[in-house]
Amino acid sequence: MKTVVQAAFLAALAVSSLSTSHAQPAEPGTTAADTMSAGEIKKVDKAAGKITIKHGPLSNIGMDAMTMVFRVKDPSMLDQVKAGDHIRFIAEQPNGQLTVTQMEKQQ
Ligand SMILES: [Cu+2]
Repeated sequence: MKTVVQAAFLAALAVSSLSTSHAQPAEPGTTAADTMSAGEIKKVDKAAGKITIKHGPLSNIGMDAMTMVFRVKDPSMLDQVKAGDHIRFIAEQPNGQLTVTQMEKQQ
């Protein structure tokens, strides 16, 4: 009986030390850059307010890598980029229409 109690005690000790050793410090604040996806501009259509991007996986909307046309949140975003540029961006689907809401040009 003594060994059973000891085993239970040791098991409890192991669990508590495991949980403390796995405790993580608070996240130091996630930035937009952490959630951005990589892409390459294939075409900019300022007249239509659309942009064609060859993009990597978009985890926030569950999309695999592909080349496709997006709308842009703000038409002025199209003035910052041209075909061939590499970008990091965030695409969202506010009204069922895929829209680039943030975009950063990469060097
Ligand atoms: Cu896509």
